[in-house]
Amino acid sequence: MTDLPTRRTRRLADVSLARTPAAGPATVAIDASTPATVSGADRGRRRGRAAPGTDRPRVLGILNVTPDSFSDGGLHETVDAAVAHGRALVAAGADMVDVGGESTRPGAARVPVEVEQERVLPVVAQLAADGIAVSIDTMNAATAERAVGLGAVLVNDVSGGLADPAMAAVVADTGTGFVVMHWRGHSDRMQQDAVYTDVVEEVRREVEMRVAELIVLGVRQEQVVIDPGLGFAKQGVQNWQVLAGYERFASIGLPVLVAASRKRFLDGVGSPAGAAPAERDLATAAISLLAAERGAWGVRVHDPAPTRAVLDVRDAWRAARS
Ligand code: PMM
Repeated sequence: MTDLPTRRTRRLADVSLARTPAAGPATVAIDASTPATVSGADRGRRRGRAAPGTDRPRVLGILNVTPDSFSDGGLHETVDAAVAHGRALVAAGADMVDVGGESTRPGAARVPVEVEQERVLPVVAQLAADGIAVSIDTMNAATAERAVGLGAVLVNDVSGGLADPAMAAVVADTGTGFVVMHWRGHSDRMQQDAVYTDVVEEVRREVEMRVAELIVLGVRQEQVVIDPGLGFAKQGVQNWQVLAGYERFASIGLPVLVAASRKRFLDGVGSPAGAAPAERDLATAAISLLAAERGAWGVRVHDPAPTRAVLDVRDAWRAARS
């Protein structure tokens, strides 16, 4: 890894994000020539089912190797159990497996980086060796760098590089895809930060600014996928407002990842209030469909099967159009 000062960087004032009004953002800002960039995600489809239509969102299956994630915490704590679940996610329709070793549920404390790496790196190595496209869900640059070295094709950082100043350099140097999520602070205090006048506009502006900063630090626009950060510094209805404002967020002009799966704001919508998070998979799949209709680049889900089913229905509907 080279040091930041030697990197070719740009001034913030020079950065203007490309708008892609005609073709839509999901198909344009993806670099098809470099395997380690966002397009690397497509490699996972070799092990998935029939190649989806070109405008079909990628399905990222969630694999949390943690004791305390809100939905699947404690379920995949050994390497063998985690790898088995990663393979099961692909069998159920995931195009990529998003491996994380630190819970970001509201109130969660940070995990030492060594612990995170012990949890995730053997799993990343094994899944990548299987030919599965792997995303690494981390806020730590060192973890991202090692995971990419082991074959991960996407770095999914809920802080968009804000938690670790070294993250931008790792992403710039490796050339890997980078999910930049809207983030206002760590989980132990993020719900206090859920104060907005216009949540859609503020999320859009803050993400656009963050991407511009990353480009100044050497990250290429083609590497970036943006994510509005549902449940992060957002309370209940604010998440619905963000989803309802999808087009305004997407107008940044970059591919969009929608990650609503099983989150608390879905409680009581499509399942009884107070039911277990796993009961929210139908509502999650409905959001996957609505996101697909709006051109989302990807959806991140705990159970790919219902999402795969609704996307298959969408494909069949669209294939019959004359
Ligand atoms: N949410 C969680 C973890 N990682 N990554 C992205 N890009 N977007 C999210 O909204 C997001 C994330 C929350 O925990 P989970 O892994 O249990 O869903």
